[in-house]
Amino acid sequence: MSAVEVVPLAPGAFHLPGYLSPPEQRRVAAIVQALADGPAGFYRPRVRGGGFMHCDMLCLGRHWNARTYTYERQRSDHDGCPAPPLPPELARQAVEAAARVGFALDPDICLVNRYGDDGRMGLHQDKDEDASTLDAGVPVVSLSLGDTGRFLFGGFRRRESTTAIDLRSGDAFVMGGASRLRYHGVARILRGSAPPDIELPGRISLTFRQYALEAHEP
Ligand SMILES: O=C(O)CCC(=O)C(=O)O
Repeated sequence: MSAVEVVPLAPGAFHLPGYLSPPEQRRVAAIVQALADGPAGFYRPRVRGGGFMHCDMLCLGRHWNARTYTYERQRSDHDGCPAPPLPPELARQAVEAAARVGFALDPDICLVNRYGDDGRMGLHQDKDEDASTLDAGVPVVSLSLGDTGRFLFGGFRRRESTTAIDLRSGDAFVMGGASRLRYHGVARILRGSAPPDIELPGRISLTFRQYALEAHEP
């Protein structure tokens, strides 16, 4: 394995700057572009209060319903299309990033977020997976592509203070163990900061999750 920079932020939380090499970033970007051009591409989710999220989404493996905060096989809050399968090549990147910091992950979900210049995501916890995964601290792994996102890493209550971390194209972020349920969000996108050879507009994040420890239907 090649050397990878690992920045520990809290027990179970790690920033891996430059985790994906430029060719790997281009390969992941090409896979995302092909999915975006497929029958179930990006869309702008509407949340349960009726407003729209500030990013587009494309869920792989299982669909995350923004109205019910549950996972399902079909995009019932959008167009009814089945969630496209999670490509093994993407899953492998997440498995390897998790392993770098000592976690086992068998991802069956990836939420791909696409942020434009005014994109953001409010502070939230990732807690819609099965209790078996949450209790075991199975990590969420994110990969970033394109423009830099100012990521907010918080505590266990929304009002706790946050640390801002710039996630650049190619960075990985792992949040598991004692940090699995920390609040986090995206404050802003640093427009025009993407490497020139990433052809996707804005910022893309891919967050990989494992729904349950055992095989499980939603
Ligand atoms: O875009 C990011 O880096 C964070 C995404 C996120 O928090 C989520 O999908 O739950």
